[in-house]
Amino acid sequence: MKLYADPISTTSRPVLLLAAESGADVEVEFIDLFKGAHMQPSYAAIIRTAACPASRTVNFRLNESSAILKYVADKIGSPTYPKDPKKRAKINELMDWFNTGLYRDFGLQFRLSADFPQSEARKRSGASRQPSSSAAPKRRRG
Ligand SMILES: N[C@@H](CCC(=O)N[C@@H](CS)C(=O)NCC(=O)O)C(=O)O
Repeated sequence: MKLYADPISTTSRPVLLLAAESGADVEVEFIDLFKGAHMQPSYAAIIRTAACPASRTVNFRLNESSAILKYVADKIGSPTYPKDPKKRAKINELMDWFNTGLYRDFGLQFRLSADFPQSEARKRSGASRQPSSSAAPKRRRG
């Protein structure tokens, strides 16, 4: 499988790590995001999202880091993605939270408000909570 990735990208890194750790048959092609390699027509022609990570085999293309991780892990029978439904469900739960809760809070609230404190986009996003109050579990007393 060919993997298009840039180690600077937080969504590429887990896929690169799984490939390196498991020894899966993955050929990595470096997509230099800072140089705009993902915006080149040659890349956009094969990867419709013009983002990375993305993967491709002869007859199968897959985007989304979470989907690629699960696919690779399933294909090689990685113990990091167990077959037991309950164990797998707990892993899916965490991965879903990363892709929704964490990235939403980190991207829309933490980064956006840090980089653009007066940003209208922040208001439009509906972000009103602090990341720590929404992301961290509430502690119980006693
Ligand atoms: N939800 C996607 C996000 C992919 C994504 O946005 N990757 C970023 C790097 S972290 C990217 O390629 N950005 C380029 C751009 O948006 O122009 C995933 O998990 O794979």
